[in-house]
Amino acid sequence: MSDTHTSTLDNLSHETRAFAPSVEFVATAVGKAEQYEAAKADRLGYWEDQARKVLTWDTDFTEVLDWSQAPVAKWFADGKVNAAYNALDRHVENGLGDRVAIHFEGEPGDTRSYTYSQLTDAVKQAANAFESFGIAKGDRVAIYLPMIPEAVITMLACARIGAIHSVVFGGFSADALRSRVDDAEAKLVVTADGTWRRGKPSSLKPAVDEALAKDGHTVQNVLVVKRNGQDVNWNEKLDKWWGDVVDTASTEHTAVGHEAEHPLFVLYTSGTTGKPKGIIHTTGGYLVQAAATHRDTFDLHPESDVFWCTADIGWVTGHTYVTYAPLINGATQVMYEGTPDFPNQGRWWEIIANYGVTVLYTAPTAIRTFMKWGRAIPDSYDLSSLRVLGSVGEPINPEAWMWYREVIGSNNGPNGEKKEHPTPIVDTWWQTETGAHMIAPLPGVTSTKPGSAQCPVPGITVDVVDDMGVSVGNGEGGFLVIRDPWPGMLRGIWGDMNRYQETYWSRFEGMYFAGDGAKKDTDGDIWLLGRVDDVMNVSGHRLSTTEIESSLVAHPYVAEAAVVGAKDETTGEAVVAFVILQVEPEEGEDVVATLRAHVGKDIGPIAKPRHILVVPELPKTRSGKIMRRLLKDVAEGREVGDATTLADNTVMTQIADSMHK
Ligand code: 6R9
Repeated sequence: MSDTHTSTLDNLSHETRAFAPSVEFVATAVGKAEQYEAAKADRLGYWEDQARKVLTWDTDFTEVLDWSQAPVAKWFADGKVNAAYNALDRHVENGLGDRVAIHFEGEPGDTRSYTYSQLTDAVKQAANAFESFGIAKGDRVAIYLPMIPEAVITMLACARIGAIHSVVFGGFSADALRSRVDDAEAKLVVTADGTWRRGKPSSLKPAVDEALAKDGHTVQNVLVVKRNGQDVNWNEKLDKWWGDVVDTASTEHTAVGHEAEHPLFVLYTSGTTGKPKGIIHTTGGYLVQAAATHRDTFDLHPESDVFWCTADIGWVTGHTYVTYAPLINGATQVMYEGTPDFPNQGRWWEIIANYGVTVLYTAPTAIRTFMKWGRAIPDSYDLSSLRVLGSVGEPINPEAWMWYREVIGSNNGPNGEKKEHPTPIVDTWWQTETGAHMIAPLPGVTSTKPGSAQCPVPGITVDVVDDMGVSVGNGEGGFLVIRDPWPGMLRGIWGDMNRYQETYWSRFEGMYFAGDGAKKDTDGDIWLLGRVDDVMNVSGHRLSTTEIESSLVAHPYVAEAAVVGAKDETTGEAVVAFVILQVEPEEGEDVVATLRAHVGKDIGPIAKPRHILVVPELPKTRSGKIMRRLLKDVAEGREVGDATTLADNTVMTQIADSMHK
């Protein structure tokens, strides 16, 4: 384990608080202690039950798991199921057509609600429109949309007809979009003119235009939602307005069952190398785990809860806990387009009060931002409707966890009243690759601990192992692994199955290596300690050091670059780059600004380094490996650690000197 992980481990060892669920909560809790027992006694039997409980199958399955082609799993393989039918039509057939599926709130304050029957009609129209473009089962559709209902509608319309969606986060650049469109050979791109950010229009369509400007792509149609009304360039050959083709399409569309192992989506995520990986998820197993965990982790009572997951659909959290699980479970959810500070820093709390949100699922970076803004803001709203609070995306530090509990989870109205029992907090560990929650407390069972995701969800087996793959004892740290295949697991990397095997299954024999450090406390509960590889976590978003380094060295000014994630109070980590220049910049040119803009254009604004330090040398070992650990010390303003393995031991002094110039 690296030095940083050992020190985090020491800090966390002092955290001993635990909060048992209240008697009232336990009495009505959906997730039960017996589930752990049942799953332990018969893991496959447990998932078989869940599969029939949460989904309606067109064709029932006879085999739960086929692991004969390990590490590629097949779950419920001879079953057939339609994701959109399960998310929509069946609820309408069951008399829930008038229940609100989505309360949408636009950033400018416009609102729209879709009942289950309205959403079903909208998805059927989109499915018909996509089919009219010639999109068929197995074709790929790239989605480059803001957080508006059409994003969910598009994803579900793809799922309905068996097309594979690939959502590209709207904050990614034209280049990033193009490389994903090319990798998946997408036939259709669904986008919008633009969206709103802090009261100003923010465009999307120009990035699509730029992405497709060069020939050689596979796109035949670009479907454009009118959202912010900005002017757009129109390509007569490709572009169609959503309003012209979807809103006018028929609301009749019959869903057929797709094989459980039919791919549902590809989602690109950063790995340890420069090239993002297209993570493949299939239909049956993914939906089963998504729906079961959504029900149990959040104690979902679909008839009365109002669920709000604040994640963008560009990330896996938005896939699983915005588009799929809440709708499969027949819940009512809130979807918000904009930022938390527009028109003021109380926007989220106002949304919660207005819609009576009962379950809030967000990221530690957001919580730490709210802490910075001060408790007076949430204190002035009525948050009494909240009953479960979730966290995801990065380790949540105990201070943020306690603030979440005391300020948000105890709020019982704007008069400073406190709830007798603060809401439980569920810290959920999982990854794009795992598809759904893997480690999380059950709010009606587990005594929760500030800063710990604690225990695997029922039916999942995780472990912490040492360097040799041997399970560590309680009180010890090591690497997080998953021992048994699970329904929501990735089925591979798009176009590169060898990389799948190498990345996840080669570090430890027969175990899935997650890339995270973890420790078991004296009770055996799991505490996540952050990545142990070259993946950074900025505001809960995964960024690869290598990817940003490649972008920097692609700029003509840069000879060499090293990127590290430096600890940051709000965003968890911040990108810090060290670069060696190969040309003298023009007189008066701000190289740092130029390079930041370059990375922003290449990958997207979130990848822009917070700091870029121009240095004369980089610290390397004799084998030429950059010692990022030392650069991290510099970036975090610490005394530089052990540098004895450096090929040139004057390098760190040179770097220090160059910084003081
Ligand atoms: C869902 C999601 C996955 C990486 C993962 C880990 C970090 C996520 C966490 C957490 C500690 C939690 N991570 N949840 N670390 N505690 N509750 O975030 O997926 O974008 O693929 O990121 O995020 O490092 O390996 P993804």
